[in-house]
Amino acid sequence: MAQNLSSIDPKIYEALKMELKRQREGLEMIPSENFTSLAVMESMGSVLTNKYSEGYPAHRYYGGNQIIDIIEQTAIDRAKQLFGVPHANVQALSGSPANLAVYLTVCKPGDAIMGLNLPDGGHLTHGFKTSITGQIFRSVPYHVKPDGYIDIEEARKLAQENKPKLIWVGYTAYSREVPFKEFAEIADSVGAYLAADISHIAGLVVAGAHESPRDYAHIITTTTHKTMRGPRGALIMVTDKGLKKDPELAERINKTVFPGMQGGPHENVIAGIATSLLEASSQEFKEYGQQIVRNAKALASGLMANGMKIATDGTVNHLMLIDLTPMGKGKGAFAEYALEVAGITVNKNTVPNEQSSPFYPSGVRLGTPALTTRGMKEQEMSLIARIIADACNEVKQYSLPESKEERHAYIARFREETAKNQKLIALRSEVLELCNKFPLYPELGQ
Ligand code: DSN
Repeated sequence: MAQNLSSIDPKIYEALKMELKRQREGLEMIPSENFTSLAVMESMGSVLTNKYSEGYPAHRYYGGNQIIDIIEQTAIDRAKQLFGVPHANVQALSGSPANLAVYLTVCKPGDAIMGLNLPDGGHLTHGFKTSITGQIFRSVPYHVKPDGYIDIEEARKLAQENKPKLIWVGYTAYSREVPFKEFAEIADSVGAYLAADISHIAGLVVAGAHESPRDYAHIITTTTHKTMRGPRGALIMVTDKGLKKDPELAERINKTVFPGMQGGPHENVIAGIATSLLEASSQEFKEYGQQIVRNAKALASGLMANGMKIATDGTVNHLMLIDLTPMGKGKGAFAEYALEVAGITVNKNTVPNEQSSPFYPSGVRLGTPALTTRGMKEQEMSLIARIIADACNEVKQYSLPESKEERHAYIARFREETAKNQKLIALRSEVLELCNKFPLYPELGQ
């Protein structure tokens, strides 16, 4: 067998090198992205990818799983220990299948379910209309108030009126504490299951930088690759409260995942999850989680000091939303591209009281998990805040034409002009200089 990717598949090899360069030379500020350790990548890029292991430890449908059982059981035990829960399934391929497994365990098609509306900071799989979860269940979304905070009174009223089977709590674009306690009261008052999707904040929960949903939710789901800094995968956990409500819940969730939804688990990824859970149990990781929040607070303050509006006027977690509405509605995509030219990756996002649409929203979402992994601290955040504000100001004169026919040509011209913008190109040099001070994966060489 030939050994090297470079000789077998130069095209993919070169693309990998280019992606490493892109990650090294830019500021990764999409709050759901991170840089996993080389140890995690070693687990993922291993012989484990060769093995079929349908079933669960000690109950497999294929031979030769003695070693795989050790690996999967280690991941399960570490997840249970770290999150303080009696059951963990580590096989869901990612966050969306994990959430679907929860629905298919506790709901029937047509049942009412509740989650935060996607444009208000929720997630597609919490019942949005374009997701299968908003189509096969009767989705009753709750919202944020004009001040950007969750409207708990509305949620309470909707739950009383609609008697949902399942309520989701946990968000993708919400910069305040997740109100687990309040939603537990709402769910309990109508006999609903409460599922906490902590994909965004799991690393903060582990670090003690955000409250845990363990005592409030029946089920906890999380992806493993965001603030947890592991490989792309997911955990589905059942709490003591969940087992009290339904002693069979853990077994039922396992059966939904396999054989209900999935076939062979990706044991190479599960090994990576195990390794990342070990890393996350260290004191160093606790410090990392706390620093993510300190950095986010410093960044939000810096942005506001540079004249930017931040939804809810700040953050207590890893992310924030820049609300560009004062410059005009629908500016998110323009800012996203200007920042990309300046070497900063963010994503356009809706904001509270959105005046435009999810495709042309009025804000950008950004966060600090990946920058914190690189070792950046408050001092760097204040520099980055100034660069972001300058970049956004460079494109404030652009606005989306009302006429849909004119948009394509307008955006093409905007991109052409922005790619050549000298101020943005100068900001990119500043970004590169900063990145070079915080080398990423130096062990991988050039
Ligand atoms: N794509 C994730 C995020 O960026 O928040 C949610 O699935």
